[in-house]
This record gives sequence, structure tokens and C-alpha cells, in this order.
Amino acid sequence: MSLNKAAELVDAGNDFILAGHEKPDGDALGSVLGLGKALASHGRNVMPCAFGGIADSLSFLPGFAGVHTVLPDRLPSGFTLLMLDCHETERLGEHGERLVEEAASLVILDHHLGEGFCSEYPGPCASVIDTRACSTAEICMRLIDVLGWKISSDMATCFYTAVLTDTGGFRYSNTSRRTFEIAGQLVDAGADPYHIALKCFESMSISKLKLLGLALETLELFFDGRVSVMLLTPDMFELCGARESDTEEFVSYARGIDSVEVAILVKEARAGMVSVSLRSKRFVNVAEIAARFGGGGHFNAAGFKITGNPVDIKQEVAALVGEYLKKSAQKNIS
Ligand SMILES: [Mn+2]
Repeated sequence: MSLNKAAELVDAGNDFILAGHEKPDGDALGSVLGLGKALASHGRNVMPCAFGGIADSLSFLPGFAGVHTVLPDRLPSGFTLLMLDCHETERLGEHGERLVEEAASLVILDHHLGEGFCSEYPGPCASVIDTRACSTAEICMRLIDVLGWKISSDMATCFYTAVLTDTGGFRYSNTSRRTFEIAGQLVDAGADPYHIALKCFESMSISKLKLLGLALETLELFFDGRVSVMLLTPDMFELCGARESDTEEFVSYARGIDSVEVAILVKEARAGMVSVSLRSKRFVNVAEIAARFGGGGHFNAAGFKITGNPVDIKQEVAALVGEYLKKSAQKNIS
């Protein structure tokens, strides 16, 4: 089983570089820091990494100050790369290729739709991709369990944050009985739910809130109100003094409208560089739509990056989502 193979590779290694997807969210960074702490407490050398900018709201995570945002010239020889909350080299960000190339072995832990590249990887590799896991942290916890290691209070804070944020506060479709079980385990191990919820959901900067206000003003509805779209442009970021990482859950406001099945956030943080977030409520597989543009994600949450005019991109994506809605409606009837 791949989890045992992953545990073998982890057990055999001395030096580890841990990296999640670029612009890490609570799950990517929580997994990097939580698993990093587990390894460090078992005598391993660890280098937790995060590239492409980190949201300020995650700075309360234990070990945050030790995160590497750039890579040193020399990496530890023979290191094992732990690729977390993503399974493609490009998703690691600008240093991804170098990390994958220089690593002596590779372990991929993820819960996004798709396959890892272990079969093409020249060295020892294990990949555990489980789309039923609520978060990558859940898979990290399974790995730690197989290794027979304990979860410390700091690790519990990191993993609980990952579970809480990736389930949208236990609201999204990835929330199951198992989610509450592991949340309970993490509370037993020392995670403080109220403290973490305050940090994750009630610690917005005023510039972020102002940007949200501008984003909401751009809200448009299409296809009988079943598709909602918001648009962010560079001037809005500048006007509010907000950062790209401030927009993390803006799209959920567009999803939160009663009639909406699919919400789209089109974000141009720098001129011509557009990222699109897609969220669905029930039956539209937005990962499939994102894949049409070279992106990916989960059934109900996905995204992609693209260059071009955000208004054109907005129209194109909305039209495609409309087609999927039509197709799904036909399927429901037949
Ligand atoms: Mn995740």
C-alpha cells in the first residue's frame, strides 16, 4: 500500500524538505509545519518551505517563523522531498522544478483530483492521493499513525487549522464523520478550537475587508442566478492596500447566494496575470472545468491561472459553466 511505502521512505530519510502548493492555504502550510514538527521531533533535519506569498492570517501557526520562502544555494544532499497538498511540480511554485530535480526521493501526500507522477519519477517515490480525505493534514495524520509517532500540541494546532480551513469550518462537502473524529483527536492533543477559529475566520485586516467590499460591488448573476461572478483588478488591490493572499475565501460570498450553483472569482492581481477560482454547491464538477484551462482542484472547489484580459476571461468561463449547467440539467432529467 502506498501509505506504507510513504512511511518507509520517511522512516529511511534524514533530511527533509517539505513544500505545499504555492501561495499556501491553511491545509498546505498546516501540513508542511505539522509534518515538519513530527519529523524534527524524531531527529530529522527539516526545511519547511512556502513559496509565492503566505497569507498573514496563518502567521499564528507554530513554526511559522522558520518557514523558508526562498531556497538557499545549497540544499542538503540526499534529501527527501515531501510534496504536500498538491501533486504536480508546477504547483510548488517557482522552486518546484529544482526541488524535484535535486531530491533523492519523493513522497506526495494530497487530496486533490488527479494522479501523481511517481511512475515517471526516476528515484524512490511514494504517492498517497486520497480525494476522500477532508484535507492533506488528514493524510499526514495517517502517515504519522503508521510510523507510530505521537501528535504534539503544536502539531495538533497546525493540523486542526488545516482541517478547519479546508472544510470551510466543517461546512463543505468534504466534511464527514471522520473529519469530526480527527478534529476530536486534535483537540485531545492540544489544539484550541476557539483560538484557531478566531485566527482563521475573525482576524481580517481592514484592507482585506475593504477589498471584499469592492469585490462584492462587481457581483453579477448569470443563467437565472445560478452562476455568480466577481472580478478583482489591480487598481482595487492598490486602492485598498490589499495583497493577493487577502482574497482567499472571497469566492464563498458569491457561492453563498441562495440561487447559485457555481461561483466564479476572476482575479487580476497584477496586470494581465489572472487567476480564476471556481466553487460549486452540488452537481457541477468545477475541477473538470478548471482542467480545461490547465488547472485543477476538487469536485466543488478548483482554480486555474491564465494570462489575458480579465473581462474576456470572465465571459469565457461563465459561458463554459453555463454549458456544464445545461449538461447537468439534462442528466438530471434523463
Ligand atoms: Mn487541501
